[in-house]
Parts: sequence; C-alpha cells; structure tokens
Amino acid sequence: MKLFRTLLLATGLAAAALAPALIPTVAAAQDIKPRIIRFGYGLSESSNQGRAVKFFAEEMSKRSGGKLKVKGFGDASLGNDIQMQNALIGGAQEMMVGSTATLVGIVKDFGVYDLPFLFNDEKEADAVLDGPFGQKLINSLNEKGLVGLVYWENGFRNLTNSKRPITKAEDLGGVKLRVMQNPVYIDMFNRFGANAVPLAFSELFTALETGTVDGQENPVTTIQSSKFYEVQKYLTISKHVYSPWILLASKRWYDGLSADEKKIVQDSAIASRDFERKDSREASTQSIAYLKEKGMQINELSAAELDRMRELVKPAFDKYAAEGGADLLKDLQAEITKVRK
Ligand code: TK8
Repeated sequence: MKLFRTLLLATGLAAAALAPALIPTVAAAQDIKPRIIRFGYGLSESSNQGRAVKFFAEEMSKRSGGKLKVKGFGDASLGNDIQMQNALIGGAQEMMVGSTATLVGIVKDFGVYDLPFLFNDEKEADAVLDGPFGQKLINSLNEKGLVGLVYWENGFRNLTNSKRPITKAEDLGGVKLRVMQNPVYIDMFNRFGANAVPLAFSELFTALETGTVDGQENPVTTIQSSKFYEVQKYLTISKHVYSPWILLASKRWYDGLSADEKKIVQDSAIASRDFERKDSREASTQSIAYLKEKGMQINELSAAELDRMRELVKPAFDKYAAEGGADLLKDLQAEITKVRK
C-alpha cells in the first residue's frame, strides 16, 4: 500500500516535471466530495423500481470510492411524483425516478409518450427514447430546473378492475378508472367510455380498497409489487401505452457537482438503465403467472378489438396535435417509422 502510494507520488512528480498540464487531470480524478443523495421513488423497495434504485446506489458508491452515498426512499415517502419533481426544482431533494407522464405540468411535451398504441414493442421504445428524440425531450427539462439522466422502463400498461372482465371498449362503460395526472390519459379513457379519475399513485391502493375507484392501469410488474391483486379481480392485457420512467436530478444540486462527480452520476445512470430494463423484462414474464396464482382473472384483448380501440382513440391524436403538439407528434411518429424499417 505504502509502496503503491510512493510509486504514485513518484509518477505524479515525474509527470509534473514533464508536463505540468497533466496535474489538473490527476487532481480532478479525486474531485469527489462525500455527499448524501436523497433519492425518492413511488413503488416499494421490493419492486423493479426499488431494485434498480438499489443498483444505482451501489454503482454510485463503487465509482466514487464510497463517497457518493445514495439513500433510497420508496413508497413515495418523500412525496408523490409531482411533489418530488417540485422538491428537486427547489433543491430540497437531489434525485428521483418517476413516470414521464407526471412531468406534463412542467414540460407539456412529455405527454406525447402517453398517446395510445404508439410503440409496438420494447425495442422500438428503447430506440426512440435513447435516440435524439428522447434526448431532446430530456434537454428541455434543464430550463425548468431539472436534469434528466436516462429513461428506465415502467412498461406496457394493462387494465385491472373490480367490476367485470374487459373484453371490449364498451366493458369499460361506467368504470371509475384511476389514471395518472395527465390530460392525455384522461382523454383516452373517457373516449373508451370509462370514467377517468386522475389521482397520485401513492393514493391508489386505498382508493381501490375503499371503492373510490373501480380500476386502474399499470404494468403487470407494478400490479404485482403494489399488491393490487388483493383489491382487483380482473386483469386485461391491453398494452395500451408504453410508459417510461425517467431518472431525474435537481439542477440546483447537479450544477454544484464537480465534473468527476457528474460523470459518475451519468455513468451510474446508464448502468442502472441497462440493469433496470433487463430486470423489469424478466420480472414481467413471471408476473402474469403470479397474478393468476393470486386469483386474478386474466384475459387478453383480441387483435380485432385492439384495432377497434385504436380507431376509437384516433381523435385523441388530433386533439393532441391541435393543442400545440402537432410538430412533436410528427417527429415522434417519424422516429418510430425509422426504427420499424
Ligand atoms: C410511481 C408511478 C407509477 C405510475 C403510475 O410513482 O402512477 O401509475 O405507473 O409508476 O410513477
């Protein structure tokens, strides 16, 4: 150890003698302060979200020699998605992960991902989100006081409810369905005939349990980890929207990091994205069997019915375009077409 340090010092001195310009690089490599990073999220610690937060924390620790300590706060214990976004903007909290859908109050453009039946599969979603389109949206957060790092997978969303199996859009008639706090969702489900009720995720279990709402929609992994099977009888595999999560940092906090610290945050974020997507995809293949075992009655929507539903919600696209989203939607559709080729 001592020998190593002496060697390092000697090398450093030699380098200093030869090229003084190298010294700042050597010094910068150590520019990491001990920091505690409060990282909030909405799902439970044992969920795919919780596992990925843990992974991110480990990466940060590994890459910083234990100096950057991420403390995860699950179950919305620091607040729901929207409250956490505001805490990040104000600098009261450092990091979070949540649905892009709940960002629409800050950057309206994020609603574009919520239009129904955009992506056919995860591969398309990855390509668009990780490509120039996804990055452009991420960049638009900067002027709002947020730093977007990477997209994680929440996943394709499916319907659950306590009233009846949903085999066609009409079966949603009169179903009080909780949706995320986002106008695209409200519009979509009202068009399907449901009674869309926007509500924070943190209030959802109780709302289902008490019958304030009859149903909700989320990926199967979340239906499992949030134990919705305890209060919901019917699960319909509809995959109506591919829902991304986004890893966010407070810009106020992030701007105060050294270049080395920023690099560690970015590299850890990318590593966590790759871990999270793989883990979530593996988990979701097992969730359906798990939910069946827990007594849920599960059905898939037929291809013909999905086509009909797609037609039913077409006006939602026109509405979105008419309300200022035309160019953005066109760009997104062009990206998807490119990926499909
Ligand atoms: C967790 C939420 C959740 C989302 C929802 O905070 O609200 O239904 O799918 O993942 O972001």
